Amino acid sequence: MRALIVVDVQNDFCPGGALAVNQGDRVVEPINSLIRKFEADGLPVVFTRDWHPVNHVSFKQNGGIWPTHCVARTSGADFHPELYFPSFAFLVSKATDPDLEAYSGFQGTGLASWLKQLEVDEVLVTGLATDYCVKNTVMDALKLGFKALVALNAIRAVDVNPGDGEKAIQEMLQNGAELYSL
Ligand code: VGL
Ligand code: ZN
Repeated sequence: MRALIVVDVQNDFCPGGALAVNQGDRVVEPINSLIRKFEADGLPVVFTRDWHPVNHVSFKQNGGIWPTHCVARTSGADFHPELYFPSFAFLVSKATDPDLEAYSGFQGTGLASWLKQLEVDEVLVTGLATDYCVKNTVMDALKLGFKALVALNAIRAVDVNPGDGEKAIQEMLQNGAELYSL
């Protein structure tokens, strides 16, 4: 069985946000149509969210590399207002420990066992950002024995260095991920 994973489509990763991804909001439309398709097919949908404490290690003020972003219970951490969040969806909060960075939705969340209980063996990964949380979620899925699909029109990269997003896509494909065309 296939599940949809929607990674970190949060205000802080969209234009105007604290860690804005170029065209980050463009993923919302294709993701919403995937959510409706999975809903119609009775298939599971998982939303991950970056959900940091204010003293998180990844923030510049605490020695990390990122501006303060996605602080739990702030509007920057809310999902994009147009993202469709169906009531049956499974919500995963990650990187909640002040001392640990967690780019992957599988890291410290129990997501793998939840998916395995549902007999999910294949995940379609979408969202933000291609070169961080999408990539790490896909790589963990593969390591955990899931087949992983990536929808190119439903992801966008931070591109701290130009080309990071492209490199991340190549890396995912080299490790066994496959492309999904909507
Ligand atoms: C992310 C940088 C820092 C992501 C999260 O969701 O890709 N990137 N925290
Ligand atoms: Zn973060």
